This record gives sequence, structure tokens and C-alpha cells, in this order.
Amino acid sequence: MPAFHPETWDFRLEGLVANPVVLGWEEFNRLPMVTVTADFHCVTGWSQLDVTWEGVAFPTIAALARPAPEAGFALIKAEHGYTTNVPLSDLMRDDVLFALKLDGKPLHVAHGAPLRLVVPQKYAYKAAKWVRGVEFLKEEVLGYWETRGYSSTADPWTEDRYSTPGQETPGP
Ligand SMILES: Nc1nc2c(c(=O)[nH]1)N[C@H]1C(S)=C(S)[C@@H](COP(=O)(O)O)O[C@H]1N2
Ligand SMILES: [Mo]
Repeated sequence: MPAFHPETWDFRLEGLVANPVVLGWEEFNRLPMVTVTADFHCVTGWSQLDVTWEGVAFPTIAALARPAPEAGFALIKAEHGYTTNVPLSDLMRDDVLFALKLDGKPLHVAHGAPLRLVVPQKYAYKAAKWVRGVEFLKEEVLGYWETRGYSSTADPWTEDRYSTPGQETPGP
């Protein structure tokens, strides 16, 4: 689990944006917060029901950077090179957030402290722990599990677990 140093931690919004942003820890914590209660589905079959997260909604973050009209995709970047890709249309929702708290308490490092993404409508490999930024992209770039055969769309309601052989797009 990565060490957290608040003085050097930053959060970067980069790529196809009008305004590239680097936020420090205190700046991030001054952003408006929301609370979302949602179920959490791992692709391997377990779910954790009714998890309450508190943090900054994805649309609030995107508004700081102002993605270009042609930016249709995001690559979420976390510590140790973990990445995951999500179409922007799936992120620009009020239930998608960068979470600082879990069930009313600061996130434990095992669950992604200081910051993790939560995308309730997707399998949990999209819920990047120890997240450090977002790259906005015109074309889809696959993340860590997505380059290893897991579905890019990752819809738990249709058990959309694996990518279709032959239809993969190239990774980073
Ligand atoms: N950085 C990072 N985030 C990650 C992962 C990972 O390996 N590294 N695993 C994902 C997967 S597959 C799941 S199921 C959840 C598990 O979250 P939890 O440890 O809080 O239960 O984290 C997701 N986020
Ligand atoms: Mo998972």
C-alpha cells in the first residue's frame, strides 16, 4: 500500500482539457463534497451492499479542467501504475465520485486512502484506489485489467466481465 505524504501528494487533470489542473491535498479537501450510498460489485462475484462514500463528484472535478468536446474517454491513474479506463459519459454522473470517506470515516489505506474513484454502475476494478489523476482522451486507452482481458464497459447488470476476443483496443 502506498505511503501518503500530504505535502507532496497531488491530483492531476491532464490531456484534452482547456485548463490542465494540479491540486494539492488541502486544495482537494476544499472542494464541495457529496455523499453517495451504493452497492459495490467485484468482477469475481462478491458484492458489498449499501456502502456510503463521501467525496468530490466527478462532474465537479471535470468542471475545473473543462474537457475538450472531442474528449470522449478518461484514463484514471493511480499509484504504482494502476490504471482504468472509463468513457466520459459514464463518469459525468452525480453518483460517480472521488471518495475520501467510507461509511462516515476517513478511508483506510487498504481501501484506497487518501483518495479513490467510485463508479457504482461499473465493476469495482474501475474503482481505482490511491488515485492520483485523470487523463482525458479522444480515443479509448485501456487500463490495467482492461489490457488483460477484462471488459472495458464492465456492466455488472449484464455480467459484462470479459472483453470480446479480437475487439480489444491497444493499451498504453
Ligand atoms: N489501485 C488499485 N485500485 C483497485 C484495485 C487494484 O488492484 N489497485 N483493485 C480493484 C478491484 S478488482 C476491486 S474488487 C476493488 C476492491 O476494493 P476494496 O479493497 O476497497 O474492497 O478495488 C479496485 N481498485
Ligand atoms: Mo475486483
